[in-house]
Amino acid sequence: MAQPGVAPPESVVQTACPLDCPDACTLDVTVRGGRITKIDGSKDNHITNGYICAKVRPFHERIYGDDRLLYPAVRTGAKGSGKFKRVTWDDALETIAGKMREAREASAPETILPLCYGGSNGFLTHDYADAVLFRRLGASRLLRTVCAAPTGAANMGLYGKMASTSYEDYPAAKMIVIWGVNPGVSGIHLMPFLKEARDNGAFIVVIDPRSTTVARQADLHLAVRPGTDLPVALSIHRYLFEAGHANEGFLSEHAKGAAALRERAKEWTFARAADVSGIGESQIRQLAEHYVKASPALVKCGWGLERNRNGGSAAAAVLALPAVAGKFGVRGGGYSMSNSASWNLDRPWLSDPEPPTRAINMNKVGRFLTEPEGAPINVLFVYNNNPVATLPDQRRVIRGLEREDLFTVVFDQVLTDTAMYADVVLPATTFFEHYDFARGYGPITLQLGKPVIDAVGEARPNHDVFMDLARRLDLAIDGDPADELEAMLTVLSALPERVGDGLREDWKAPPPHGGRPIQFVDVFPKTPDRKIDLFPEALNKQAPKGLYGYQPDPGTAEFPLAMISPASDRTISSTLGELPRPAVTLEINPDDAAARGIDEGDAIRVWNALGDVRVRAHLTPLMRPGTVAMPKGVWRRHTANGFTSNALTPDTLADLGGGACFNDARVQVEKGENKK
Ligand SMILES: Nc1nc2c(c(=O)[nH]1)N[C@H]1C(S)=C(S)[C@@H](COP(=O)(O)OP(=O)(O)OC[C@H]3O[C@@H](n4cnc5c(=O)[nH]c(N)nc54)[C@H](O)[C@@H]3O)O[C@H]1N2
Ligand SMILES: Nc1nc2c(c(=O)[nH]1)N[C@H]1C(S)=C(S)[C@@H](COP(=O)(O)OP(=O)(O)OC[C@H]3O[C@@H](n4cnc5c(=O)[nH]c(N)nc54)[C@H](O)[C@@H]3O)O[C@H]1N2
Ligand code: SF4
Ligand SMILES: [Mo]
Repeated sequence: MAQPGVAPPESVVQTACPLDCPDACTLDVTVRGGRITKIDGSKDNHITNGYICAKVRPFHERIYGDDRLLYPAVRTGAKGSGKFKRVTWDDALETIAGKMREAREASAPETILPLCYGGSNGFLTHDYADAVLFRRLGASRLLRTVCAAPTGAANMGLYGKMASTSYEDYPAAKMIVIWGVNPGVSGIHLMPFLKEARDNGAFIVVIDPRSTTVARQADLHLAVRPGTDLPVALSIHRYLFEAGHANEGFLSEHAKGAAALRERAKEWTFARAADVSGIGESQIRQLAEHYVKASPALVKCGWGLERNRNGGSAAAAVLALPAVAGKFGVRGGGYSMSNSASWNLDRPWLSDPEPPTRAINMNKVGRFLTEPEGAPINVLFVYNNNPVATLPDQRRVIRGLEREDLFTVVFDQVLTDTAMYADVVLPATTFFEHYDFARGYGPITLQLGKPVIDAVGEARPNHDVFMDLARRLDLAIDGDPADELEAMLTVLSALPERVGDGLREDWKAPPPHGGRPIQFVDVFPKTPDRKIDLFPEALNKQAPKGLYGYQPDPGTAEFPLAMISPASDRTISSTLGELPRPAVTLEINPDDAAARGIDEGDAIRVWNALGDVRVRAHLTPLMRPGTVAMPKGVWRRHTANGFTSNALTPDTLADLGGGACFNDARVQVEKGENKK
């Protein structure tokens, strides 16, 4: 115990951020008397470079905040009422195990669905003990499609997820095309490298319906209509092929499928693509002409362009550009997207195979809960996920969670909008209270995060809870890591020796190719024949109109505005959404507002056939006319009627990978009272 009047000693401890963010920062955490008093970026990591985002800096407000879950609890009021009573871990886990036993004894383990996604990207917090439990149980499988499914399918199909150009090599580029990504918000440590590139004279192009920070700094900004990137990319391919700028030598040596791509691109003249995407023909031409000439030329493909019906083909067409134009083989050239597969680690520590049970697309969870196909879901186990805030068609998700016959477990750090509907709530540790492995998906980094404080309240790490349940259900076997520490050590020894040693010695692993691979010099496609497949048959079969087949927006007079819901600087998806924030607004172009008699700050109603959201209007010329934006990840408490952007997003699927169509929301807006 500290003596009265004597300040407890202070220490600065290092750990790593495993949140769903490309940057994977190294953190310097100040701890005094067992409590975190300050969180900052470390200088030891050249990407973090001594600063972090404004979201994680106040993370201790989550750890010690009013919304933190401190002990297990069971529901005492109606679903959604938020009334719970404290119980012991033993009682809570016995209740859950009892429900799972019932399902197993009725030979219906598929009535159990684990619902998990982006709360943490760490190796220990998902796809380890949780997978052990649910795979051995034979529960329904979850297709994790809310994010990166279309871009991932495209990257896998064309390149087998080849490692891509890392942040450090952007400054070598003479041209950078930033396509559907907003690094000023969603991966802030890329920004200094982009600035360096610009200072070196690189020509920067941004393709985004909004004038984001990067768009305002760019040499050329193509403010496309959401969902129309495919025609734009195909028109560039058409130009490359027809004007003799395709690198035929490279294509014949390293690629197949070029003829099919050329055929699909044929109809997309610059004029047609410009007409469909609502931008100037000369803008696309300028982009294409620059791209032909520039070397090294880099295409950075983000996730904003994938969240619509054409998202998969759009990503594939964008990723095909460096192949057709011959932009590989130089530092700072090629393409850059998720680097999560660049370590070539396939979770060797997880030996249980996936059972052949039914797979449920997570974009359809609301629909599945309300209109089941086959056996209904009776036990829903939510962790690393906040479906009420982050899944499409919020009202349907809520109706599903309100089902009286559904037993819902929510295992989280705070009382989320979803936890309000739980039958049993379990408190989880944060990454400041447990071990984890943080792998960057922008830069190629891998670090070991360690607990810097004791668990708060009775919170427990994911591994311990899932192993505990496995034991209760007689599913644990010899060799399963008993607790989180053993799991961490098991992962360390299952990793390639160089990687494991690096993590043991200084918490950081030495990345392959020094973290700066040059595509087609150091790394090659991981497709079976090591060639680029510009027209993978599997993708062609999946897409409703075939690969690169454009699905037009039918449009309606009733809901004429395209609503997008991009990442904001306040939350990581919905994480940290419990903290106070400025009023949520709908960003709208002044012309669209004027046409509706709406002024800055007016209370408005935004609606479509799925529901309505009541917020205030923010008029900004940075929005493209005809497009409006409401941030992703907002909590229900932050809007006037308790519904958020996802109350307006459809649960339809993208052309590839079963991906989400958040940005296919079409809405109308009117002035209106902001009342519940
Ligand atoms: N601060 C913060 N950082 C985050 C996150 C967060 O929530 N907050 N989330 C993390 C996660 S989970 C992810 S997946 C990444 C996402 O990172 P990003 O790829 O940046 O994804 P978004 O913010 O969805 O969209 C990026 C941009 O695409 C634009 N856009 C929308 N529709 C289209 C379209 O049809 N075409 C084109 N060309 N552009 C379009 C949007 O206006 C937006 O500026 O960020 C990660 N980083
Ligand atoms: N409208 C709209 N919605 C979107 C998107 C969009 O563009 N528009 N983007 C989508 C994208 S890109 C993504 S990635 C998804 C993400 O959506 P989600 O998967 O819901 O991700 P988060 O909201 O970040 O985190 C979910 C919860 O995990 C909890 N958590 C964190 N760490 C742990 C842990 O160690 N253990 C346990 N048990 N819980 C933990 C957090 O407290 C948080 O409440 O949202 C999607 N939703
Ligand atoms: S969320 Fe991203 S920018 Fe913020 S601390 Fe974590 S890794 Fe760094
Ligand atoms: Mo995401």
